[in-house]
Amino acid sequence: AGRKGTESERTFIMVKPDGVTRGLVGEIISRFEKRGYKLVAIKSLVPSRQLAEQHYGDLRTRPFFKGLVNYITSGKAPVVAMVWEGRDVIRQSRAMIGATNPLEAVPGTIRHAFSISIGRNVIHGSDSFDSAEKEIGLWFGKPGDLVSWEPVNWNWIM
Ligand code: RTP
Repeated sequence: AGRKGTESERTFIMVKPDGVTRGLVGEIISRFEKRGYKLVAIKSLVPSRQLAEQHYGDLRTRPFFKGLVNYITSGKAPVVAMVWEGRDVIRQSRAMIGATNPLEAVPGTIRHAFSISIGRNVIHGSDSFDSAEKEIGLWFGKPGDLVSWEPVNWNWIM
């Protein structure tokens, strides 16, 4: 996930099928861009069952696991998988996303603004450096999947 605690820290963000269906992809990308984060990978796909189960592997024993995997892989809409880069991006993106249960999310967060259902909470973001590493590798594991770039005059913003 880049280097922890540096400008190159990276996290995995996914707009879930409910977010895609509802036309929230642009809004979500916009929030990360405007905050100052840098998009280094993006793709739209219907994840395979294997990918979804690996992604949510830690939740395998939870009662909602099967429903969650079914939903993510249903193909009713794709997910939009992304990698965002920048200072403290793992922790900051969790704050921007808000609590897992949108009814507990703080106003101003993505989940508060756009959801009232824990099973349809619009977006996923890695919850630690270790899960960011794992998830980025899982979704963007091929050489060239991540594009590092420096906008002209980026430094004066940071
Ligand atoms: P995420 O991984 O998607 O960012 O969500 P999270 O860390 O905030 O929450 P986590 O506990 O890892 O759960 C992953 C996703 O499973 C769904 N969920 N459903 N029906 C339920 O009680 C329930 N609990 C969790 C949510 O969509 C959650 O984002």
